[in-house]
Amino acid sequence: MATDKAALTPDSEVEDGALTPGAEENPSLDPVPEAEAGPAALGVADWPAGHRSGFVAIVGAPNVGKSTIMNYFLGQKLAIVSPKPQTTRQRILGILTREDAQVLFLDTPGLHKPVTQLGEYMVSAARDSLDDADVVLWVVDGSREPDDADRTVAEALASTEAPKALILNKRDQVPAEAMPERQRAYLALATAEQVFWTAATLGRGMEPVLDWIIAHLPAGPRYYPEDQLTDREERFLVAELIREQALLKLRHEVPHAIAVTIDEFKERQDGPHYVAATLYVEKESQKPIVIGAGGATLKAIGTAARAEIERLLGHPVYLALWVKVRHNWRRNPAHLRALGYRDRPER
Ligand SMILES: Nc1nc2c(ncn2[C@@H]2O[C@H](COP(=O)(O)OP(=O)(O)O)[C@@H](O)[C@H]2O)c(=O)[nH]1
Ligand SMILES: [Mg+2]
Repeated sequence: MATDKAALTPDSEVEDGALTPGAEENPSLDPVPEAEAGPAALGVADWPAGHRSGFVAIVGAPNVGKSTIMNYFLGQKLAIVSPKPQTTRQRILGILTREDAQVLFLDTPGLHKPVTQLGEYMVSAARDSLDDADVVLWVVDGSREPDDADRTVAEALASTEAPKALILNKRDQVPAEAMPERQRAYLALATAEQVFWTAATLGRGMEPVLDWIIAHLPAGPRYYPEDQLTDREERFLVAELIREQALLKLRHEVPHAIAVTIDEFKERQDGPHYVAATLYVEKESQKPIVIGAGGATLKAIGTAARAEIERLLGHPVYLALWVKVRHNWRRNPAHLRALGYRDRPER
């Protein structure tokens, strides 16, 4: 299989064979040791008086602003965001730790009618999050009428007993006089204890949502250390940042055909971290599209992704990207697993 490479820091040297299997893992990414992770090990400091905690499932149709909302509350881009539907493929846990509460946000892929194995995986990840939720944020795009995707979501919501808030997002794109009728149209699909209008990209209307969430969380301890932002490995976040740039720079079907794996992740204190990643496409014909004339497209994806990765890691990065074909991977369970889409999302 042919491989194309775009090295983005031309003058950087990469040593070969220096990577021992154990060294491959990023030491700072180790999960919390068993003894510290379980509630049994929780001390008084982990459960201050009046402290609340629990899972908040963020569910809704594709492209309504679910990831933008979670990122806003976390104050950091944890979940990638793009104007394309189905940007989020896996459940992502985002941890917000405050004095009085620890909020465990579950950003989910949009609920939709799946047509591929990947689609089925995504929908089941969203449904599992609903089962686990203490509180549900049902997010809709308030700038448009409800559609079939919203009706699919509403059906799924019927099975959960957790308190629900309807979040009508993209308020910046709705004329004020259209708001009451729009709100009624969504509430005709499913019930909600509370309704909020937000503009997540502008941070408008967000604080009351957070207050409502915390008021509806059960009493509970701080499950995660206060400086932990997610349960995902840095490698996963890096792969997502690369996929995000592919989504932004490619058009039509191609963005949805892309999966990204991190093949090497080598931290270096005396120089840039070395990251090697592969972009998988589904068909031979998609490869030249991702690479672009003279490698221009791949280079643009890499340059933008490298800037995002450097911001995440707080360290210079040398990013090498390859493009490979894995025929019809979205319809093949074995390929899906190999590309990190496991049968059930980890919890
Ligand atoms: N105008 C406007 N756009 C928004 C708002 N919130 C999100 N978006 C945009 O909607 C698109 C989808 O957002 P994303 O968070 O990826 O949606 P998700 O698929 O539901 O996670 C992106 O282009 C966002 O920038 C908002 O409040 N107003
Ligand atoms: Mg999303």
